[in-house]
Amino acid sequence: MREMGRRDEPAYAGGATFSKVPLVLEPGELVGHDVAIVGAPIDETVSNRPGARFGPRAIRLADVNGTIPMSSPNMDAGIDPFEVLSIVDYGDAPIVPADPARSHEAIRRTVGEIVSAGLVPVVLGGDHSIAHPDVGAVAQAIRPEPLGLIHFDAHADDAAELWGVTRSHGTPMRLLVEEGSVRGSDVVQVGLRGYWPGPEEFAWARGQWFRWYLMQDVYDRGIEQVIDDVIGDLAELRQVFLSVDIDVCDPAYAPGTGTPEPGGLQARELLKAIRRIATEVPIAGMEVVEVSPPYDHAEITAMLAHRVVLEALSGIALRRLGRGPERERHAPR
Ligand SMILES: [Mn+2]
Repeated sequence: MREMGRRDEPAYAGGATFSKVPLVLEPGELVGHDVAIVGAPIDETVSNRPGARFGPRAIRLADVNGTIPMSSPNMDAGIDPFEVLSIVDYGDAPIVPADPARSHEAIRRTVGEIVSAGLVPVVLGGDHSIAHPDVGAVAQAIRPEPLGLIHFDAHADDAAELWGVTRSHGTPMRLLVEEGSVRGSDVVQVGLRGYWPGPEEFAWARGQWFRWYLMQDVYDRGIEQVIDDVIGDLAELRQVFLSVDIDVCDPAYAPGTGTPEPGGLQARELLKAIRRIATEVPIAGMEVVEVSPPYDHAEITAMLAHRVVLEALSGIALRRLGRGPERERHAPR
């Protein structure tokens, strides 16, 4: 019998689940698996260029090197995340076109189903407004345990409003703190740069005890030292959400995004940072957002987002095995 989600079929043929993992659509069938990929295809809440609603589909299909039938070992980590972890694709949240409020409700409910079943949700955006339901659903599920938030982004996304709109991709971090889903002191941001937000937002973030590492800190000190600090900042927490806005990378590596900002991370810096964090920090949930395929070229951005997820899965797998980040790497002679 043919079925969706066969790891031994070519990447370009058959079903379009994330890296050919099995498709699961019933909450009851999630139980027993480790990780669920889920799409949140909305972009009604952007302040500039749209298109991120096409992100989940593009990221799922961006496994351009093809799925390797028997094994896909991470060359640096020395393990195959698909062997260590039981990973399924939970389809897309049943969003409602042109109704961001109902779409957010659907995303919150869908992510909640995944966490309630004991899996780590990996949400493919969608614009960054989905951080509100994504992180909120995980926080709700683990309460009263506090949830940390590591946020890679060019922008802080902590405005009170944009043009008077509070449900926006520029506001989720403030919404999460104000509603009590996350404490400001448990938020760490990496890669901020450019010309937004401004003094009001930074003053608010400072008042909430946010920590942040500007892109300038990465230039000055190097990504490894910054990630050392990020991991140290949240060392007390047992549950951390990892939010990756693809615009944290330089537009050279992520042109397909709504609000690109020159001067960002290199792809290799982000990939290494994500694997390290997923290996050393207990990840309770993750999202990769703001991939906008209409602005992409040669699938550069979608491929990067796909690999961001693979590095996170590899890190989670290493952590499950109780291994360090590079114990098994294939080092050159
Ligand atoms: Mn963002």
